[in-house]
Amino acid sequence: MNNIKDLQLAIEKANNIIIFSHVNPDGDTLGSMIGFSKLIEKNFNKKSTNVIIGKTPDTYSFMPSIHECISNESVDKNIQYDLAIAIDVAAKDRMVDMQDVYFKSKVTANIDHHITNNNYGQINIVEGLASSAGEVVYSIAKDLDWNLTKEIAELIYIAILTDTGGFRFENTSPKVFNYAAELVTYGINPTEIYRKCYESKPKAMALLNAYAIQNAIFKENDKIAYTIITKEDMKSFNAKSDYTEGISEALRQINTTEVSMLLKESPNQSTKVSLRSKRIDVSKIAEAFGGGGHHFAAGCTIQKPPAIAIEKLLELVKKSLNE
Ligand SMILES: [Mn+2]
Repeated sequence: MNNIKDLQLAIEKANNIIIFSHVNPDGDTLGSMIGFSKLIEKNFNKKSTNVIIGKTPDTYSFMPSIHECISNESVDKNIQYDLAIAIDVAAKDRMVDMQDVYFKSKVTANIDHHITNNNYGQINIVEGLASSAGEVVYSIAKDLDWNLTKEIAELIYIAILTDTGGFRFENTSPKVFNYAAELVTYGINPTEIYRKCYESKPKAMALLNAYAIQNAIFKENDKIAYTIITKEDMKSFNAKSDYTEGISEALRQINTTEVSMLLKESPNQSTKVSLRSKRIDVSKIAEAFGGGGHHFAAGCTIQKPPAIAIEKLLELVKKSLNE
């Protein structure tokens, strides 16, 4: 099973459907997941269970219908679903404790846009060149002639907007602009959505961002820029886990930066890393540590404290820069 007709058929047949985001959810996984769930509701008259893995970020609490989603902690693990769909989930372990529920479902679908996705579902709709899972979801809806509502258009627009960094990243293709234009015709307001996505930062988030940049370390003639955020820092800024979003991008904005990294001290002496680049393929570096992502934006978790993790990372980054 590998195409969108199989997906359509699976939705038609299913009596219960569950949809998963990825852990540490972002605008793309949330907008695509809720948007897809609303597409199922509108076109098949079926409700799905939408599961946010990890905490709902404050910054996205404005999203339409986000309150209808449940947390992975509230999922009854004994239920076997007819159809389980993972959206924007690059690798199965990004579903954390929901992997069992996903894989014991009668049909598993995987809708994604990460090149590193290894097609872990039965139905795989993975477009490695798409800007966002939102773009893939919208392509599916168009191909199958599904109807949209203004709400669905807004959710998909948010997914595309946020994963292209506000239509700025390399993945902003002509298709992205065409899709955005079509979505706007449903009556959504791009200015209002922009403000909600980019001009609604909590004060603590802006201050943590500034602190992280202030403490950045530069290597290799400033080609590498990185910063470390400890658990202590998170506490002293009273920061929620998603408040570190955007820091790695901010370091990439410096003219000399080729690769930027944010290392975040995480539980059990581990380090969560987010890599950004202008030229080299950082998804390969993330993959070397069991992570993944895209050419210019990737992430991984290293089972070592930041001071040790950075040494291992610098080794690989320097090597890639010199290739
Ligand atoms: Mn995405």
